[in-house]
Amino acid sequence: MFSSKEEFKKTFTDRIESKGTEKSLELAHEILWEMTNDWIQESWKRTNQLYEENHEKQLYYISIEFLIGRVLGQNLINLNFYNLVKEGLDELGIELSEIEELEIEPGLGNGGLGRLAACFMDSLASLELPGHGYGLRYRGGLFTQHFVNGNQTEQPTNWIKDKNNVDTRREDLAVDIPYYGEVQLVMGLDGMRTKIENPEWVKAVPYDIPIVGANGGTVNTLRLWQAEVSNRSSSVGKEYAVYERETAHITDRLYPDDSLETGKILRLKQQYLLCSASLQNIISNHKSSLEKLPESIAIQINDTHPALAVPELMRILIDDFSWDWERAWDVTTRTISYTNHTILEEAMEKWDSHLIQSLLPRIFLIIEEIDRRFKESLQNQGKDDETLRKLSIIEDGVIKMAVLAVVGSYRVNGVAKLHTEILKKREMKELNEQFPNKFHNKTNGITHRRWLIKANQELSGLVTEAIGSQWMKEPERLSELHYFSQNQSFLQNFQEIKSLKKEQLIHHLQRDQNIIVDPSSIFDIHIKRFHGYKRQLMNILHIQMLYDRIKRDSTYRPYPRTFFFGGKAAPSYHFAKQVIKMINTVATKVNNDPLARQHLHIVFVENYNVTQAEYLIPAADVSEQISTASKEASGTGNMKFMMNGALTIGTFDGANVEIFEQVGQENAFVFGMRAEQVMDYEKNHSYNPKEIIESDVEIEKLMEELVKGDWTEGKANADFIVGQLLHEGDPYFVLKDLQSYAKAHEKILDAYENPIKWAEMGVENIAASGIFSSDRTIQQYSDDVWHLTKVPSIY
Ligand code: CR1
Repeated sequence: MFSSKEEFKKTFTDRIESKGTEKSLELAHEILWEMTNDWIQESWKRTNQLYEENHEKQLYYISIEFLIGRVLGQNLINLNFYNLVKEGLDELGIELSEIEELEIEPGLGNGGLGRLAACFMDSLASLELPGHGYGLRYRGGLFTQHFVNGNQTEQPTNWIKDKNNVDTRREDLAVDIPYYGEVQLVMGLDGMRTKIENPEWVKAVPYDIPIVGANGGTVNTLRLWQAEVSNRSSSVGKEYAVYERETAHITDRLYPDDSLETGKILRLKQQYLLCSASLQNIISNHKSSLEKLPESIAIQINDTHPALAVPELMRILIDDFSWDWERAWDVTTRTISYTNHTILEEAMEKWDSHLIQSLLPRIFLIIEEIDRRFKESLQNQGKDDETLRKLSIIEDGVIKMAVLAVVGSYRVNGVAKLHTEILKKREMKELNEQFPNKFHNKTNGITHRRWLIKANQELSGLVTEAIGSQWMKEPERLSELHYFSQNQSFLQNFQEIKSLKKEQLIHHLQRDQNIIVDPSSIFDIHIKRFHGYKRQLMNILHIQMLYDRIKRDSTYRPYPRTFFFGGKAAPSYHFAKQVIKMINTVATKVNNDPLARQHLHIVFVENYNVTQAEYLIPAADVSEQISTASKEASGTGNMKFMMNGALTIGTFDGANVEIFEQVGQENAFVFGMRAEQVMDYEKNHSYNPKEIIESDVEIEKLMEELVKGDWTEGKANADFIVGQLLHEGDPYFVLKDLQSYAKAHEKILDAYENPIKWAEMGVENIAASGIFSSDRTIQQYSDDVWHLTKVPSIY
């Protein structure tokens, strides 16, 4: 872009002048955006040329979510221009961070699954691997959350601007997608073929986002589809205005509420648009050598949302290229692989057959045929009825997307060791027995370029001072920091940086929410989506216990702690919303109590998103990872905190298990039941929360207060929380683990008394975090599943 700061300043000011408009931060943003983009475009073109010339195998990662966060700062970091630009702008009296603040992050995801996809994009490009994303361009990303009287309210987030968008429209690559219609057999030159008569056509138009790898050499593509009216649909069977409205609706919002039938149809339309448009696009580039598809491309489906890729690829090969079934099935099942991200029953997708049959009639026939052939082969193997039922794709008029995804893939993975074991031994036991070598584990990772190099430039600088900069390329080298965990001056610097990041967070919160926080308190942070199993309720109940104790016991005056919460609840998830309301109510009570306030402070950060996370995580002392064991498939927030030197209080769940393994349990605060215990209780229905209440006076008192309504505002809220804990049998074992959680918190206070020891533990965490870089994860996927070859950029 420019070889020196002076050159940058000159180009920048020239461009500002040439605009001839009034100078403003917005203008500075626009110019910086354009300058960065000019540079990226060059690299992007070069990367694509290299891929074409070398005919390298390409990976396509299909995902309904990509939570990429703000783009400008990350691109400058990856281009190695960040510091130069920052200093240059400084000299011109402009703060780069203020320019960055102008960017609205596109919230094209809900949580971990979408953020993982974004981390993977960054790692693929940074490892110089040919890997691209396919997703949807929702006009409204995830809703913006505000609290009104402690309740969550939801407003649409509009991230698309008039100009300087992160993406570029590619009208030339638009494709049409058929919905509804009737399947007809027609005579073609080469025999009978299937055709859909009178479908409702929708045009899918791609928008491309460049994914800039480290050092800027490789720039891959994230392609997002937008639904528009198609000119093939001149005679739709409904009023044109209705068709227009329904079409625009398809990519209007991320995850529409699917508790209603219309919501379900919309969701299915989204999924098919994503799969069909992506596959049409992929196949159009590989038409000449379809036989070699499994050697020239790999398709990864991120959870079951894109599982229709299996029947869609079959449809294309059979209907558009006249292949016979066996040949098409062989190629499909050697091209597609699948990642499972959850075993929660409610998240395992199941579609009513009649919905798919009416919306996607041809796809339905193909799924039926896949199911029929699969069952036939199982019968030939002499499988019993129970096994047959479990392995069937269509059961009682319902299509089980996870089974379809497993049967149609060559490899299937879980996202942490424990999760993969649970999949193999319980949830997908029969499938694993049927396909013994299909299942494998790929523990999640996070890109250290966003979560350490960008979010914590100060810590990143300190690390480099100590061990050199090679760790940025090979994050496992962070282990060299181990030798600095005994180095007093290093520890002191680490503490100073932690304080600085706390100050930055405080400044941000003050500006955003007018909240004042004591920088010397322990920052204990619980940020993630709101869900029963993530147990934000356990955290707030524990705070109530602390409050009671402070009031009751005049000798109990613990070191000040600030408990941060952040996260959104699905608009239709009533329980999660009640927990949000309760936390806000408890916060008001505790924060306004003059005595308690000296020891406890609760801060609920509104509208938690990627940008907020970049402020919160580097400032954390304690990372709350307290899900009910067996429920959190992996977690990735846990890794981000660890990499920033926070200590984990956590259960043996998801990737926590591997975090403890890496850093040693002596450098974390481990508590609670093991997955085995939880699953046994569930199997035998043998957990009774009443027994806990009866045998523990402290918990008994807490429940009494809850029933009385001391901790809630309005009876409905209290009734709901008590109802869940008592009458619904405390499904997430909150009361069961509460005392063990409280004890772990006491250990945290003890440990914090020795600041040097605390810092030492923090540094051990950073040193052990390298393995959780998504560069490691991606390299493993590439070695074991995709078999990609590095394409070194010529830049
Ligand atoms: C899991 O709940 C995991 C991410 C990424 C989530 C979380 O534990 O870290 O995926 N699953 O693998 C999910 O969103 C729909 O399922």
